[in-house]
Formats: sequence, structure tokens, C-alpha cells
Amino acid sequence: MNRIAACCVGAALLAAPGSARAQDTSHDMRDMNMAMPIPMPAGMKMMPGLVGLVPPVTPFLPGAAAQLAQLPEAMPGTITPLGNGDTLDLTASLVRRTIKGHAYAMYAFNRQVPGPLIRVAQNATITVRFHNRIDLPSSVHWHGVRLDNASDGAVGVTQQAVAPGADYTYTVHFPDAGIYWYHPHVREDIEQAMGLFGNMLVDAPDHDYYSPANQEQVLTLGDLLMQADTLIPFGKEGPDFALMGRVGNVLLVNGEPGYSLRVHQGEVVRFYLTNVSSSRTWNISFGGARIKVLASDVSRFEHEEFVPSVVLAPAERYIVEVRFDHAGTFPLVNAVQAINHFRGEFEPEVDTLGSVIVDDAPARPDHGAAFAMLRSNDSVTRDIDRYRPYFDKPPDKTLTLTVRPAGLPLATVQFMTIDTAYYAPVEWVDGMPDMNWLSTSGEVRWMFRDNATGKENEAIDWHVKRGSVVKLRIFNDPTSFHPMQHPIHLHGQRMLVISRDGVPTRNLAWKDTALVPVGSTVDLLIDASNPGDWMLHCHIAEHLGAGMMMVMHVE
Ligand SMILES: [Cu+2]
Repeated sequence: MNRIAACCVGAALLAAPGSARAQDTSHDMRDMNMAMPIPMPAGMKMMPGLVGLVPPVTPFLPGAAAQLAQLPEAMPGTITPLGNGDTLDLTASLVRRTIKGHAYAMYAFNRQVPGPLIRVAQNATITVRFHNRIDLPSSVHWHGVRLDNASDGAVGVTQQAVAPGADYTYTVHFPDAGIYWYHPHVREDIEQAMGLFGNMLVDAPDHDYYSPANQEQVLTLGDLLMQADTLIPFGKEGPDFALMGRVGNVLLVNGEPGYSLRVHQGEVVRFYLTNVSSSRTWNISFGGARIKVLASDVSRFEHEEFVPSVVLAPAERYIVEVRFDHAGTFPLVNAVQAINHFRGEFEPEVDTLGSVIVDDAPARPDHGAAFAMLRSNDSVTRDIDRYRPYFDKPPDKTLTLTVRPAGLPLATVQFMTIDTAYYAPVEWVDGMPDMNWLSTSGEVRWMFRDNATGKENEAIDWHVKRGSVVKLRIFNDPTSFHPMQHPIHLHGQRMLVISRDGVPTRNLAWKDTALVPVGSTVDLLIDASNPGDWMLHCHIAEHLGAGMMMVMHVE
């Protein structure tokens, strides 16, 4: 009997609330929490062959041993300016967090959600003394920052996990301006989702680095999966929702389910956007207000552009400016194309995350004229020019993205064989939450396959010389068991997305994370300038937890 079947027996013993079984306090956590149905999209029922099943993992939620009332209440994130040589104490701990009027035991850095916004000058070096006071092993990864390998926070590659109660000191050097973020690099599916994330805003010395704005807003875009007022537990032994990742149904801006900003008519707001979700890809717009894209992960773009909306895959950052040119209310919107796997239909899905309320007092100063102009960042172009001779060389390395299932419920396997007849390049929402929930890292293995050697994930052993320029071609196999987009993140280096499906990118920015849609081939050019052992992995937390990682050694 496999583990699914064993759990199925346990679930079958569960009766309706009020029954003798439900009142029996002797049953274990598994029965109590994991048998709770997960939220299904409107009009969709759980697949008949899956009713009564639970994921074959022990349910986990933070703070099981803590008294909720005794925990300190989480606070909003504060700006923490740090100078070169400064030290920050960063403590991950349990907090009481109130969402839509209900309190939950969750995690926070320095009791803040998001964690402290570390604001530093470009080229500053700071020391961070990390104190793990949560109930899981943890670490801190400084996402996108080209720092010393020993401070990368990559558990299993650059350090051991920091045990509960233990400490670790990081030295963080910031060679590049822009918006970055920090999060644990162990069980991200739990720790990041439960509140352990924060930004670093790195200021260039040039005060004219971006076009002028009246104010700045740093926004994290995240989500939380709940059934009514209850958090859906995580898998203790490994991630559940291993097929598509955990896609939340409560959308959070800076950890809160509603966002609100008041501005004057004509103001230009510079938004620093970070996708901190486990799996969700966002498509963000501002109620028709004009959006200008300035920068992404590790640099500005060669040219500023006006766009109708901004797509952010997990871990990606975009810096945009938005001008609110008339009084009124501009909704902050996530507008996507949902795919309903059960019905095989696509349908639009639009969620309002908050609003920008514009009064009729005039902006002072009025940056309207500067906003209307699109700047070219010649220094970015000149920097990239040094790499252009490598754009057309044959790939040095090629990877195929695929998945191998083993021991999934029969109904899921049968469904997938017909479901892959159609696929979406990007799955914006979870259109099959039942099948997804029941798949754990025990049954699903997501994979990088090195086409040159046939090796997979951590067995792949790439050694490249420091200073070399590596062209990496990644193909996302649409014929795999369950094809899905993957946001691929490389630690400690910078890279260019030089082409997608053979079409050259016409406006480049240095990136650390690139989305590879289903069926697509993406060519990356890696500037391998930072020595050490660096992870390459999918940033969908559950895909990483289900194996999708490897290490590139820069010597
Ligand atoms: Cu992935």
C-alpha cells in the first residue's frame, strides 16, 4: 500500500463535524488538518477519484507549541538606512499576524512584515547578524546581490542550515544599484510564505539615476492560501502542492490584503515591485495610468519604455514609474488569463490589490514633462556592448526542464495524460488545486536535465572559469507529465536574456531571474565574474523543494 492509500484510509475515518470522530481529541494532526478540503475555484468540484485523499505528509503550521496570545504582534516594515561598515541584527521569530481580522502564528524578521527595508548606497558593505528564533532551520539568501560566496545563504551549498536558536553572520556587499530582496534558503515554501522576506534598496551615487519622481513606494506582491479563516497547512517532510506550487487565494501587498496610497494630481510615483510569491506570476497595472519601466533585477534597461502592464515571475523585480494625471481612484490590478484544467477553458481573472487615490491638488514639483520623455541609459548599453560579441556563439550549456512523477494518485495520472493535450505558456492561477495539493515532493521530481551528459539536478557538475561568458540555452519541454513555466534564478552572477524562441531581446537589462514559459527556448548569457559555488534553481518554492536545482562552480 502506498502512502496515499494509507492516508486515504485515515481520511475515510473522518466524519462530519459534530460526529463522535470529529470530537475525538486523540487523532493526530494529520487527520485534523490535512483532511480539510482546500478551496476550489467557483463551479469546480474535487475530482471524484481524489475525494477523501490527503497529501502523504505530516501537516505543519508555524508555532504549534506557542500560545498565539503570547506572541508579539507583527508590525509593518520600516526603512532601515545603513552605512558602509554598519551592522544589522536580523532576527527571524514567531509573531502574531492579523489578516482580515483573524490572528495567526506566522514568521517575521525583526517582527516586521515585510522585514526591514535595508537602504544602502551602492558599493556599501554591511554585516548582518542573523538570529534564528523560529521553529525550523533557516538561513538568509541575499537575492540578486553579487556578494562573497560564503554569505550567499544557500543551504547545502555554501552553509549548513542555521538551527533554531543558532546564529550566523553574513557580510553583504552591494556592487549594483536597484531593488533586491532577502529570504531564507531552506523550506522557502513555508518560511517565505509565512512572512520571512524583505527588500534591499541600493542607491546609485548619481542622483539622476532614474527619471524624477514625487515619491517612492516599495511593494512586495505575495499570496496566502486559506480556506475561509484557516491557513492551509504545509508538509512537514517536504512541500505539498508540488505540481504547480502553492498559489494563494488571498493576495497581499506588503503582507496586507489591501493597499492604499494617496497622491496629488499629476504626481509621478516610483514603484519598486518584488514578487515574493511561492508560485504566482503577476500581471500588474494601475487602472490605466501610464507605466514607464526603468529597471529590472540587477540593472536599468538600455531604454525606458511605456508598457500597459508589468509581468513579474516569482523573485523578479521591476522598477517602474507611474503618473497619475487626473483626480480619482486608480485600482492596483492583477489581470491574468486563468486556465480551468477541469473544464479545459481559459477565462480572464482580474483582482484588485488596492488603490491609488488621487486628489485634485497639483503635484509639486510637476514632473510631467520628464515623465513623458523616454530616456536611454547609454552606460547600460556600453556595458552590455562588451558582451554582444558572444550573443551568436553556440550555446556552451543546454538544459531541458521536465518533471518525473512517481506514486501520484491514479486519478491525477489519468487526468494529466489528457490534460497535456493543451497547455498554457504561463499558468497564472491554480486551475487544478485538488491534484496540485495532493502532490508532494515525495511523488513529483522537477528536473534540470543537462543535454550534454544526461545528468539531472545536483548530479550536474558545471565548472566555468571566472571571467568567462557562458551561453546557456534552456528548453521547457511541453510534452512532460505536467508542463509549467519556471522562473530560473542564478545566484551570485548577472545574466542577460538574449533571446526567446530565437527572437533577440531588443531592450536588455541585467537579470538574476528569467521566466521560461512552457514550450519555450530561452538563451541566457551569464557574466560568470564572481567565484564560488552558486545555485541555479527554479524559484517556484515547491519546485525547488522537489529537486529543481543544480550548482555552477565559478573558478
Ligand atoms: Cu519551476
